[in-house]
Amino acid sequence: MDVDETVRKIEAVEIQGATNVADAGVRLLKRLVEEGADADRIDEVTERLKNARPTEPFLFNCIRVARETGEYDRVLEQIEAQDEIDANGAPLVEEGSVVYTHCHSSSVTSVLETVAEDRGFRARVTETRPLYQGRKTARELAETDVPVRFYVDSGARIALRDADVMLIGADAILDNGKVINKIGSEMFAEVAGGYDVPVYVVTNSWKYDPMSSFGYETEIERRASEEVWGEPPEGVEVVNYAFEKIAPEKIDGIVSELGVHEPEEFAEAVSGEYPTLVEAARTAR
Ligand code: RUB
Repeated sequence: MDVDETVRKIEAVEIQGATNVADAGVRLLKRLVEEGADADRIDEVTERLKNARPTEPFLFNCIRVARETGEYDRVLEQIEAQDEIDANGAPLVEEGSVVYTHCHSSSVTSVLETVAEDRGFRARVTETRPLYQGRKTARELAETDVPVRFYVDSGARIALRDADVMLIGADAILDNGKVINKIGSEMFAEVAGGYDVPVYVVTNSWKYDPMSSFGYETEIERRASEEVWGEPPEGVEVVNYAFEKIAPEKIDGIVSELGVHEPEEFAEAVSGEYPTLVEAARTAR
């Protein structure tokens, strides 16, 4: 895939989810470096990748570290650290349980597909307006022989009231323990809390946004109104945020390759394990 096509697919959510976006971005830059692109060209492509989806610190962290160390393959290995995430997430899904999820997170579906090999459970999935990423989740789980019930987003309360656990992905995790994920995630976490359904975020730890530790606000992507309503009447402003923040007190734990952490402890765990992540952000400021 060339630069234009990669950027277009990321913008159009054809390359979907933080992990796939990071993987595509790093692979593209790695190839350009191998082909002998100069620093100006790499800067230009980096900017285009960053602007394609502005709420993707996983991609930004990977690019910063890869460019600073030149170790693109090591960064790709980090992006692929899913086995440990699967191992840490699997105990959350018990035999015979009901699991609720929203949108499509490859980190969540990977845990569920791993568990499905030896444990029976059922899934509840909300469709995720306006781009219907929930259908991708439902399709993948059904292909793994997991029974799936599928709901419009406003059916989330019904989907959640007798669920045993809610698992969602993350696009960003902030220094204060807030998590950014698909719009609706905080509302559904609140509903889950009302039914005592525990809420876990399943994620690669490199979605931690080190810039948030320097006081920078992580931007929430606002997408084109046409995705929601092609030609709204005069005077109607369509508000199409892709993501929202989930307060740490609404989250029971963050599951990553580093283990399961309280949201408030997550930033410290990541910075301790990967000091280069924070260092690369400091120098990039
Ligand atoms: C996808 C989304 C996912 C996270 C995590 O939003 O919110 O939960 O990106 O995904 P979009 P993963 O469809 O707008 O990209 O676990 O695959 O990194």
